[in-house]
Amino acid sequence: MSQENQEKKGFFGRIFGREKTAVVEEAPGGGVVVEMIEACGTEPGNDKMGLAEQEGASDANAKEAEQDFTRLVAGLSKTRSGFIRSLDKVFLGRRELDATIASHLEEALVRADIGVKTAYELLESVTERVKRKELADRGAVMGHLKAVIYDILSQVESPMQTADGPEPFVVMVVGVNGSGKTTTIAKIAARHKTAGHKVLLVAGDTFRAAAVDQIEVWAERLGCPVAKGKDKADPSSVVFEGLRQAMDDATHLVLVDTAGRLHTRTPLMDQLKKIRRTMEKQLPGAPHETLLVIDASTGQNAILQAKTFNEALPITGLALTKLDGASKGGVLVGISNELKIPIRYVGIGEKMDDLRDFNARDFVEALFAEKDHNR
Ligand SMILES: Nc1nc2c(ncn2[C@@H]2O[C@H](COP(=O)(O)OP(=O)(O)OP(=O)(O)O)[C@@H](O)[C@H]2O)c(=O)[nH]1
Ligand SMILES: [Mg+2]
Repeated sequence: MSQENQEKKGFFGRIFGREKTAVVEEAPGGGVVVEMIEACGTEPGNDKMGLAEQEGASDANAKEAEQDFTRLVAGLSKTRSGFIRSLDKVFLGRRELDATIASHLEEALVRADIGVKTAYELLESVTERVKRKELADRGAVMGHLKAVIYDILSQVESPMQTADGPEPFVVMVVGVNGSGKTTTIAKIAARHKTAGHKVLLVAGDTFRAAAVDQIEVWAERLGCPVAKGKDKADPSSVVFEGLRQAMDDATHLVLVDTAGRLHTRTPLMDQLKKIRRTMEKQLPGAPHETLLVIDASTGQNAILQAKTFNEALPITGLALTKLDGASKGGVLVGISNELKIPIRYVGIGEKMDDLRDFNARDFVEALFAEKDHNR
């Protein structure tokens, strides 16, 4: 698989090539709309562009990356107003910073949904430097916070690598109810289908009949087969059969949907462990990725969710959804600092192309952007 191997073109530009495909308007069971999704340029002859065409293509890529960055800035605007602007208040009317900044900063950081532990680490790092007179004004403090947050996030920037990995590459997708698991599966499937990979969806959410319908509709629209069991079937048996089907059909990527569950419900967490053991039995090494999908609007509870799911499974990657409307995108910083789990994807909308590989630099730039952009 080659999608992940594409040269980095910035947060957004690297994800898609130029060819447009699939148009689907109505979302199954959710508000997702497949719009024009862009292919990865796997067409023969793409590498034979003339110089003028190449320049045109790189201009188009740059423009696309810029537009996408603007979308992220817009998506994070609520997060920014809760997080950065409350920090701004700390500096109102102050020409110089002194030791009293600590109490004001403390309040702003603790409210910022980054988690208490991370808030206090950032606070300590700022107040130490203020005492040593290394940070003299608002700009310096913001610059310092931005650098520290970038440092935290860059350590977990790690797109999902399926290229040259085992085949089938099996991804088990877990999370609390409504976090965006099925939608994220459909978005990942669309990217891989467009890149020419053989994808199988496994309807491991047997809890609700509607969940099977939802993934079936997606499978049909995306042109992927779907493995499903009888009504209320044991999810482990569905997954067992699904992996057999994937092996028989030389599938590249298997995306396993699971029912949403509260991390506090022990029997449901045990069921996930069982599904995982079943996969391992059927295909040693599987799942190759256990992706936890977190709704960015959850706030600090998301840190606890991540910890509990991680203790049960463990989690190998995170997808943070709904960053477009979230006022609590700062939670990504707390999760990253406390758990150091690779962040694979961010969801910035309901549309099929609203899934991005996580990029720490662009996230931080968007978070600290001085101006809002219009979408
Ligand atoms: N704005 C926005 N909405 C999203 C995003 N991702 C998912 N959604 C919406 O969130 C809702 C729930 O999505 P699902 O994919 O069904 O969530 P789920 O985790 O599978 O839900 P359960 O299976 O019930 O646990 C749907 O309306 C989606 O369209 C995103 O990145 N941004
Ligand atoms: Mg679902």
